Amino acid sequence: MTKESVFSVCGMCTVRCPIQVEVENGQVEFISGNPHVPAMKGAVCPRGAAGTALLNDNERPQTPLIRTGERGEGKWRKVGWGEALDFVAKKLNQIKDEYGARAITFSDRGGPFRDMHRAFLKGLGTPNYNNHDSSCARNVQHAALSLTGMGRKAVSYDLKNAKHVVLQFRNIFEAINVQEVNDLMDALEKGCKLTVIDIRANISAAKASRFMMIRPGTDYAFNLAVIHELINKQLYDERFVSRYVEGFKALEEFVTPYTPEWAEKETGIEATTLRSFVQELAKASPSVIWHPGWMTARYKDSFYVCRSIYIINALLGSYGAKGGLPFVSKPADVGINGLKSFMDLYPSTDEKRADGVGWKYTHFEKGPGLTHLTFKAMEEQEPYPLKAYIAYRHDPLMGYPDPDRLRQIWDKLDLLVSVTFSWSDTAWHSDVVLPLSTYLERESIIATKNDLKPYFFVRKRAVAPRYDSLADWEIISGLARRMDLPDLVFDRVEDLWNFQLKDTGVTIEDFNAEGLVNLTDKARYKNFEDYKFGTDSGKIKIISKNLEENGQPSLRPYEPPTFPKAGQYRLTFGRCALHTQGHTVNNPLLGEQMPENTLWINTAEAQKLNISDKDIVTMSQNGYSETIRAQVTDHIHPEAVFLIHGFGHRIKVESRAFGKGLADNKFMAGGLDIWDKAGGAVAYQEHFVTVSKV
Ligand SMILES: Nc1nc2c(c(=O)[nH]1)N[C@H]1C(S)=C(S)[C@@H](COP(=O)(O)OP(=O)(O)OC[C@H]3O[C@@H](n4cnc5c(=O)[nH]c(N)nc54)[C@H](O)[C@@H]3O)O[C@H]1N2
Ligand SMILES: Nc1nc2c(c(=O)[nH]1)N[C@H]1C(S)=C(S)[C@@H](COP(=O)(O)OP(=O)(O)OC[C@H]3O[C@@H](n4cnc5c(=O)[nH]c(N)nc54)[C@H](O)[C@@H]3O)O[C@H]1N2
Ligand code: SF4
Ligand SMILES: [Mo]
Repeated sequence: MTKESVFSVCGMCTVRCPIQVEVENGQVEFISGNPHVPAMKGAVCPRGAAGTALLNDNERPQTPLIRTGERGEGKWRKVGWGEALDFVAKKLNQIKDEYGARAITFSDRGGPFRDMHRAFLKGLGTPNYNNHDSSCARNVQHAALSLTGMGRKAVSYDLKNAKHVVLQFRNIFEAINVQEVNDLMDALEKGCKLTVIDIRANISAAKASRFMMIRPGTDYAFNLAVIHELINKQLYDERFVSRYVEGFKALEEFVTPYTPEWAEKETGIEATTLRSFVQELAKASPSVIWHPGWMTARYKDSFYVCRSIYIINALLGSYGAKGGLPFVSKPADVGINGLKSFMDLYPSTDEKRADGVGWKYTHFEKGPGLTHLTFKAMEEQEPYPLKAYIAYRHDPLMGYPDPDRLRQIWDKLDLLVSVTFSWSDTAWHSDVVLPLSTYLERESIIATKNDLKPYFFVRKRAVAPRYDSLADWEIISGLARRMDLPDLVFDRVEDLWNFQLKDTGVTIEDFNAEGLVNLTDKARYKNFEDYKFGTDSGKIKIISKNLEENGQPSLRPYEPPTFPKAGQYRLTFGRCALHTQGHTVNNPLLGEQMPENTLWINTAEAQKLNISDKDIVTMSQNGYSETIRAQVTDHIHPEAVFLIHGFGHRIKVESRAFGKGLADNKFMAGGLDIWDKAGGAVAYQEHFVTVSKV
């Protein structure tokens, strides 16, 4: 009997927690949090624990597949890797010859393991790399950049040392990051206050010292009144503002009309409540974290809500502070050379991005672009034809609005490839499916975590692949070999890791003891005098030239959202602790725990519609209807109905998920065109449905 313990990285969601995998006779027996990372406390979340069920799942793609019938018909030919990669490389080369490399587009799930496949695209010469973020956190990222010249991850959330944490459309105890959950629990035990502002009472609200139910879509009004109150009552951090904020006067004038009484009418939250909340914040300042949000692709003004949150953090002096938003360190900050990047092997192309980012829209970050605008470019074949699309660990048919329209758009493509470890609607609709080994069966490239205590980490293979699947680096190497990019061809993962580590002074053996390599032994906080923001002045700038030049005001006056008409409800959604987006619903363990979603509806509204708890109801939008079980509750705002996202699978290969629950994105007709012009993200919650008893 052989027994071993492998340090690795969880892949059940994009948080990528450090884990320890117990392996016995080549089988995974148990998965726990890496014990050398104190904030993990040896734990993983339910999804992390269900990784074994993913590994043993026989309803995932098991060999490369090439389509033989129509797209989506489900007729496949099983092929070997040689044939599959030859097929894809040949098609890509043909498209490149006929339309230029720019006709090749690619989107992925983001995260720390992107360097090699981005290098592959750069090597080919296409600018059209995208990630999923226009469906997730683009608004927060752009909000951070527009004020500080630094991305959202330039600061960390020092939850462990916080005295007051505010969650606004951020459900930290169900939309999980294990270390954040543990840190916040520790802080709460030490007396940290937790305020939750949400349209429904979620699990985080159940642990909060203050819960405010807000009228859906009016968060900006609330936040403007908070800024008003902080300034008007001189509760802000004068020292921070005078040293690090430019444009304070303009802000002060701008918020003059936005009194707590004014906001009460918009949001439904009483002015007195807002006032006492702001007092509490000022008392805890600067150890306050008003979380700027994560899934913020919700409304047409979500970018401005995120900006207002960052402004509030600045007024409270939280930036840089212990227990607030301290700056992270990069390897270079602690005197260590960073990983050698595959991206640096190739020159940048001067081709314009198809989505317009970087030339038509200069207020958006070029790197990941905006996927929905790339789809738009595919639809119109403007500014130039897009002919190949590789969905790399990405399921846009579940994650973007209006999947029927997206399928039509993809009709314009000569090649659609999915690289995935589970079935998905997108994989099912593809021309070629390249099965990725699950995270327990594959290595990943080494990655860096910039943090208070920065570190390098790596995913090691815990067990051999069960099926004929490959790791990312093997797939990219295989394509690179066939497409004349010899620098990206590796036969052994060790050679690839050594390439990355070349200048760092770290060796791959250094990862053996703890699974990661800490670059300092102690969390580093910057001194107040040494803060430096990424703008030209090194300060936070309330007025953003870049925004204004793109026709977007820095300080946007409040406009109420479109509200539901009589008989309609705003369709809202979020996560639960048991599932990750759309890709765990068919997991045998997690699917059993939670097989379907339900429709939350407010008790008084349900009564009007003669709906009781657990009744089957019909939800409709624009002539499209499906049925679902109602969850009647007082704990949701009467204007909204709510669903857990990710259900409603309709492909038979996923027998456990098939036909259970419904998919929110099918009730978002025209949704690819509804987006936040200042922040870039799709506005998913600007859609309305009707509900009736079956
Ligand atoms: N209507 C609506 N749309 C949404 C959302 C919503 O709540 N409602 N949420 C939005 C948000 S926040 C996001 S992030 C996107 C997510 O959208 P996606 O990024 O598309 O979602 P995932 O299901 O995480 O992953 C996509 C595919 O990658 C495959 N995969 C392969 N390997 C891996 C791996 O190593 N790790 C992971 N995690 N997946 C792998 C999965 O099997 C899955 O099929 O959707 C967005 N779209
Ligand atoms: N268990 C689990 N954890 C996850 C994920 C997962 O799929 N499962 N996904 C990961 C990913 S990709 C992401 S992006 C994050 C998402 O993390 P979060 O953004 O925290 O998660 P959500 O549940 O999408 O949304 C949070 C809350 O927003 C509320 N909300 C909706 N509309 C409004 C509104 O108008 N105003 C206010 N104030 N609140 C509103 C919802 O009711 C919900 O409680 O979670 C990550 N962690
Ligand atoms: S939060 Fe859970 S699913 Fe996500 S990486 Fe961590 S343990 Fe895995
Ligand atoms: Mo996300």
